[in-house]
This record gives sequence, structure tokens and C-alpha cells, in this order.
Amino acid sequence: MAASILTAEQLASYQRDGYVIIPGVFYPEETALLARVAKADLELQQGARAHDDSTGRTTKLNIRYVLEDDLYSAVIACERMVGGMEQILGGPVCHFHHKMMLKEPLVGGAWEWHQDYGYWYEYEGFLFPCLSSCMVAVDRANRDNGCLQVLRGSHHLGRLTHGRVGDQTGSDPERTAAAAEHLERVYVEIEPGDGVFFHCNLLHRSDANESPHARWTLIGCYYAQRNPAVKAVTYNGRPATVPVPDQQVAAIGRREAAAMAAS
Ligand SMILES: O=C(O)CCC(=O)C(=O)O
Repeated sequence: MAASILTAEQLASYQRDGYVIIPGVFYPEETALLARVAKADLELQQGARAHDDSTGRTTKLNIRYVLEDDLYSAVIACERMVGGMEQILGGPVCHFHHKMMLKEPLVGGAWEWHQDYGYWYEYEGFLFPCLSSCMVAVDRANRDNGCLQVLRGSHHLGRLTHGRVGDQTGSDPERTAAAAEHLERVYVEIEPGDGVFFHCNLLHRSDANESPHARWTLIGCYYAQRNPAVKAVTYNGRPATVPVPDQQVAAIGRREAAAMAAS
């Protein structure tokens, strides 16, 4: 097992609410390196896929299914992240994918209400909702630039039916509206380096970015190693993700920043 980063209270809060905010998962130097490397990474930006929201505004993400020897993978697979996920998912975990969400100033579109398990059940066929994500803030995320919104405790609803909303997969509007009447909507405002661990059945969304400030986040998604995928069977039988030592995050970040400066 990697190091446990969640206290018993934080773990209980995740189980009760479906999410927990952990301030300062990453140190200021690590966070600054992540922002510097990502913002200069043209391959990341050019490789980002655009998704239209229900109003036709576009938001972008770059998704990667493989861990590599790079800073993004070090952040996603470091001991802190894997350790937190092992606590949450109750045993060894596998990296599923990670994605940089690029919500650009003034133009970045919304993400519609959904549960991640809405489509991970449908597309990959994970049998149990034993998956979780951690959103790491690259930029400050607040209400102005379209931070994550969640319905507290909505993971207890179980999986809702999902369909197409714009270019996205959205949860059944009637059920979602009923859930919104009964559950508190929380705007998850976070600072660079903070992490939000959230359950795959938590209803979440985010507004368009009307502000002049970018809202980039790096999200790691993981599944319990014991959780079979009945459709995308390639996920089955994989070895648990071997955690990258925590100190490698800054080391790899410095290496990449130096290479960028030299080029
Ligand atoms: O970046 C956001 O605002 C939403 C992210 C999201 O919906 C997801 O990771 O499933």
C-alpha cells in the first residue's frame, strides 16, 4: 500500500458526501512546475478534443490512457494520489486514464450534469461503481471561471440513466432535477495544488468560463483492481499501479522545465 493521505475524517466525509477536498496535495513548487510545463505544452493543447455543451459552447480536454515518464503521469501516479485512491477504493488500484481539462478564458464551455459511472458503465462496462477520480487544480478554480459543482451525497442515488446532451453524455434531466431539489449544490472552489477526490456516481457539472482567467485542472481516474470491466476487457487482470515516489514529481517537473527553457 502507498502512503495514506486521507485522515479518518476525510475518508468518512468522502463516503458521506461523495467527494472530499484535500487542500495542498501538491506543494507550491510542484504546482508551479505543473502549470509552467502544461501551459507551454503545445502538443497537449493541440491534442485536446473539443466537446460542445448544450448551448454549443466548446470546452476541451486532452485524455491519456497510458502513464508515461512525464510530469502529468508523475502527478497522477505519485504515492499521494495512489495512496489516497487505495484508501477510497479499499485495496489496490489501477490507473484508468488521466485528462487535462482546458477551460479557456471567456470561451470555455460548460460540462453538463453527469455521473462518470454513467458512461464508464456503458462504454467500458465496469461491473461495480468502484472507481474514483481526483481533480487537481492547475489554476485557481472558482465560481467565476467555472469550477466544479457537485450535488452533495448524490452518489447514494446509484447510477442514473444517461443520454446525449450536446456533444456530451448527460444524466437523465428529470431525475437530475429531482436530485437537485433534495440535495445541496456545492461549488467546489479550489486553489492550485488542491485535490478533489470524487466518487464515480457523484452528480457533477461546471459552468462556462465567462471570466478572463483560465481554469485548467488535471484529473486522474482510477478503478479498483478487483473491479472487472465486462466490455473493455483489456482493463482486466492488470497489475496494480506502482506508485511513483512523491519526490519524483518535483524532480521530473524541474527536468521538463529545464528542457523547455533550453529549447
Ligand atoms: O472539468 C469539469 O468541470 C468537469 C469534469 C468532469 O465532468 C469529469 O471529469 O467527468
